[in-house]
Amino acid sequence: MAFKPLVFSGVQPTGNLHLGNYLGAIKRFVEMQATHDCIYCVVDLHAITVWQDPVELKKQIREVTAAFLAAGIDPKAHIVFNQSRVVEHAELAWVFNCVARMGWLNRMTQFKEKAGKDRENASVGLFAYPTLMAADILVYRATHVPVGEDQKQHLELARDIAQKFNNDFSAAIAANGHDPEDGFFPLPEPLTQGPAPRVMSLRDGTKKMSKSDPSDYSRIGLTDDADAIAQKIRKARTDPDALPSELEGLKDRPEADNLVTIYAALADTSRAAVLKEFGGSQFSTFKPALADLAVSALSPVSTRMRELMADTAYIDGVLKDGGERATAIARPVMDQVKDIVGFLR
Ligand code: AQP
Repeated sequence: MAFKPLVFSGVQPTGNLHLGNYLGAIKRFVEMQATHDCIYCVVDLHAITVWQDPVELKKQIREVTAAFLAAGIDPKAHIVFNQSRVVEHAELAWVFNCVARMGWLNRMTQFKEKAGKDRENASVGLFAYPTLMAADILVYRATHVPVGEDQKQHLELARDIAQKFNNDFSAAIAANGHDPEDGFFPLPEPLTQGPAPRVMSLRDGTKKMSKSDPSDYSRIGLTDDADAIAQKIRKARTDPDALPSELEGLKDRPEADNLVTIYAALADTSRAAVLKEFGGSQFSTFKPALADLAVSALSPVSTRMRELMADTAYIDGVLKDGGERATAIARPVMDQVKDIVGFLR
């Protein structure tokens, strides 16, 4: 195998970290540590593609770091850092801006959703977000990327960029001593089959749970206390029917499907097993059971997160150490990119 397996993923420090981020990404990050070398990044350069209050941003970077550590990521065995510390991300992103095509970026649904109707007023960074994401991954020549389903399209674009770079510079890649068959960059694999690749809003089962939803009742926050979790689940939108006993019975019932998916992911079981237990029950029975489960699964994480967030010196030390170790991998890759592209150094 040409490329050593390496996992890279990131979370934006944009506040309101929620159950979707946890089940779709962070819980999976923790599991991957047993089988892979992992690099987990707090992607602050991505965060500023939409306006961030500078004072809040610092807090939010520490909050995501605390969530990583509280969930069980080991920053000594693996690498945890914030993106802006490692300048090679931005450096490679520029090269990728010149490899990627406007037409490719124009197809990205996340840009369309986030820019909304006022595209003229969106930042250039928001449009170029996926080329920076490709650089994040490829500056480590990472092979595997655990993400929620919403990020799959960006991952496909990262593969297209890696492929085009390998093709455009194939002669230079060979001249610099790399096997032209392999190319210089691997084509990173998305790993979207986490415990719950798509957690939906508690207010609307057709929309994903999101940090930027104006309603706090749409999401379960990772720092919510037991009362807030129970109240949000109690108020979660549902339909009037009882839970079905078979999976087909969840078809066209997005809110019911979402709550069953959340239960299954938190209990480390399947949706079918949840329906076997709760089929025929009303939501008045299921919701309290889900609230108890959510509180018992999340409270160790949120308690530890709060403790860690109070110890900023420790968090900052983890990020500094991780940044140095990440740079030690990224710098030689970026130097080789410069040689391949034809820059003098
Ligand atoms: N609802 C979700 N279900 C499953 N996974 C999700 N992720 C996000 N929402 C869900 C996954 O969490 C990781 C980190 O996401 P991010 O913060 O980097 O970006 P995002 O996808 O834009 O997250 P949000 O929460 O939806 O933020 P806003 O509201 O700002 O857009 C990623 O792996 C993502 O797939």
